[in-house]
Amino acid sequence: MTLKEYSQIMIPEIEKALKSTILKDIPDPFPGLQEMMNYHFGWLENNNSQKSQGKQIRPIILLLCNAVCGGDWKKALPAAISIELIHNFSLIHDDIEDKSDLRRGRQTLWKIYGIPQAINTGDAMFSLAQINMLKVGNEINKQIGFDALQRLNETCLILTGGQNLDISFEKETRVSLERYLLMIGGKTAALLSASSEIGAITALTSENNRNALRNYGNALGLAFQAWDDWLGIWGEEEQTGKSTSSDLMTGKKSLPILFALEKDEEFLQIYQDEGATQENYRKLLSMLENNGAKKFTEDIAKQYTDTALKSLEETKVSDKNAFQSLLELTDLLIKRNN
Ligand code: GRG
Repeated sequence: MTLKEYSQIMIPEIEKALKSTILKDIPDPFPGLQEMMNYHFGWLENNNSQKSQGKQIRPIILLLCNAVCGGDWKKALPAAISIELIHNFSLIHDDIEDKSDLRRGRQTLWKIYGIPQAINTGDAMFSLAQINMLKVGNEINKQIGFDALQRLNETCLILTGGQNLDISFEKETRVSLERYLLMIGGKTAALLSASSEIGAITALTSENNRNALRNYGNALGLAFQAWDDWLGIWGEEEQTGKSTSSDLMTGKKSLPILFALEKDEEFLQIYQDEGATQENYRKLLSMLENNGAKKFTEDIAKQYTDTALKSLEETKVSDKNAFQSLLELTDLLIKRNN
């Protein structure tokens, strides 16, 4: 089976299980709560697209890692749903904390229903995630259910740590690379690492495979975020020719910017005194290219991509098709353009 074929089977199963947990696992019928969850995933609209429910890379990675290690991926489905619910919970809360109006090209949940209802919907999703991870105990065995649940909650704590750093960075002018990596390690890499490791845990595989896949997910997350930072400046520019939503204009402390603030006095001066404006945008952009910030970001992304691929090579593979598909997905994620 190819990645396309796996996706064609897995994505409808993920969607079905997500819809079912929202409909059936909330003990009493609370249609308002269910409506808000369905809004978030884009299921209230008739012409809903894959984009509105997200790429679902975490559950797919979990299920593929499970298959790579010889698991029966259908039994790992509740774990995959649990991870996807935690991801969406974190997006809902992040959008409130960042005051973001748009998510996946649509109005954010809080913009439609208000902040109190959005916080509450996120909280309900968090609980559904816990309930779904516990179902792993019934599908596989109780100990595996507890192991996966423990890994999930440790990851949630790391996510909040990453978010804590990210929020703190808004008030800081200079952020060291070390603290930045700790932040993206928490915000982005931790959940991808948990996804791949829980894929291994639910396949009852060896300690070696569990470690290799945990490291794979972590490095993949760091590479994914480094490319995201690259796209936040040059992707926007190349794809739309517009500068207004570039990370350079919004003041986000992404990898190229923190590098330039640290290494280029002139960039620091302009950025601090004037901020990025329509007038000086071109100048700051070319400074990021000349002072090595663009190349530095590309090098970091490549370095973590190599680490991710090396960790994958350390896995003892039970299903070669699943492994090839995981490689294909890895390649897509670190060369992504959305
Ligand atoms: C889990 C208890 C707990 C708290 C969460 C709010 C918070 C604390 C953390 C923020 C985490 C966050 C929003 C990280 C961003 C991660 C990221 C790369 C999001 C984009 O992922 P994609 O591209 O999104 O997979 P789609 O839309 O495809 O699902």
